Amino acid sequence: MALQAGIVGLPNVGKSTLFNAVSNSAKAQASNYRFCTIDPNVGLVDVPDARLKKLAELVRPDRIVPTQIEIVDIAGLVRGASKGEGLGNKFLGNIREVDAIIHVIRCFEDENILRDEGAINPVGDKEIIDIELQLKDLESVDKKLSRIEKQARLDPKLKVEYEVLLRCKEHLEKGKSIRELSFTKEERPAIADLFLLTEKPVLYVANVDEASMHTGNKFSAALQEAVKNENAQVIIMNNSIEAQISEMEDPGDKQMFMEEYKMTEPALDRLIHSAYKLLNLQTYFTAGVQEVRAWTIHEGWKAPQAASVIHTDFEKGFIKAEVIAYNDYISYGSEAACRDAGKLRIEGKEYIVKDGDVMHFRFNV
Ligand SMILES: Nc1nc2c(ncn2[C@@H]2O[C@H](COP(=O)(O)OP(=O)(O)O)[C@@H](O)[C@H]2O)c(=O)[nH]1
Ligand SMILES: [Mg+2]
Repeated sequence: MALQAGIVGLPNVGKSTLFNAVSNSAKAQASNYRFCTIDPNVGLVDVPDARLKKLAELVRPDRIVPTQIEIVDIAGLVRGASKGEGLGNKFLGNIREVDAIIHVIRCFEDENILRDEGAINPVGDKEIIDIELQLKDLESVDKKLSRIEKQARLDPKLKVEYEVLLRCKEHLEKGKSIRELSFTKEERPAIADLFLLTEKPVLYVANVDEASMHTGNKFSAALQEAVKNENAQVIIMNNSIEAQISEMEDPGDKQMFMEEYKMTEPALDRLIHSAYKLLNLQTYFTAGVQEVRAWTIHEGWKAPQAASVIHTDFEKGFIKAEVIAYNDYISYGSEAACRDAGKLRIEGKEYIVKDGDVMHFRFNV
């Protein structure tokens, strides 16, 4: 199953515009991606990957199949969401289910577009959302703390859990997010069952006006300054322009429109790519004449587990894998040339798959 990135933010910041841009871009004929709607607010979208294109140029397959992620348009959160304001509990529940957060922040002025929070204030907006997520997490942590408190005095194993939870509580009460904390392997189970909202990786979209889409503006600069210690990416884009590009079916029109705005590629490509990276995912490829395809795995997966993404039988009957590093494939130009040059490795069950590996699995069923 594809991993999910959820689009989060205050109302009227451009979340749905962004979601529509992604979905239209894929629906239009000139699209770079496939997209399918799973639900009005959930779409499955291709992840652009330049390596896949390069492999396909060499192999010339019938089909090119990128890997995909799910994008979810989550309704706007408002101040007080953690206390149930504006269907807050429902929307916060939607966030709990996603694997990563795309936080859209309004960095454009437009008096026709309603805003409850006064003058444009990206840092303030971000804090409103952060606080709601932190309060919700605090509720989860408190609940578990009171549940295990008594036993923790007797059971040393629970004592570790208790202390981890206490650390989380203090951190949240300072208005900070769990993703800033680090946990050891032994500590992690203490919170794993809580699916904390502020633990999820985040990237920010600064939705700026047209004039600032290449340079950013004072609002996006303030946002960048505010998050500089978070180690999180800020993507500057104009969601309306992206939505317009995405609606164009004719590749020529699209090209002309983008040239007019001095764009070399839609910012969406960058966004989807970044969301994929945020999910901590890796890609390996299969390259055959029928299809050249990208497959998603997690860092550290061994060859049989990676094979299971194609088919569970591949894992059960795994014998070995033939592996060519992506760069070797590109420099030698074909599987045969790699084999002749000794660049095709035979790897066994313990092999840890690397990002970009071109794999061929041998298995029996
Ligand atoms: N001026 C301007 N308007 C935008 C931009 N992005 C979205 N909007 C408009 O803002 C309104 C709210 O956008 P929407 O995507 O529905 O916001 P959501 O509530 O966050 O989902 C719509 O009228 C959009 O057309 C932008 O970059 N610039
Ligand atoms: Mg919306």
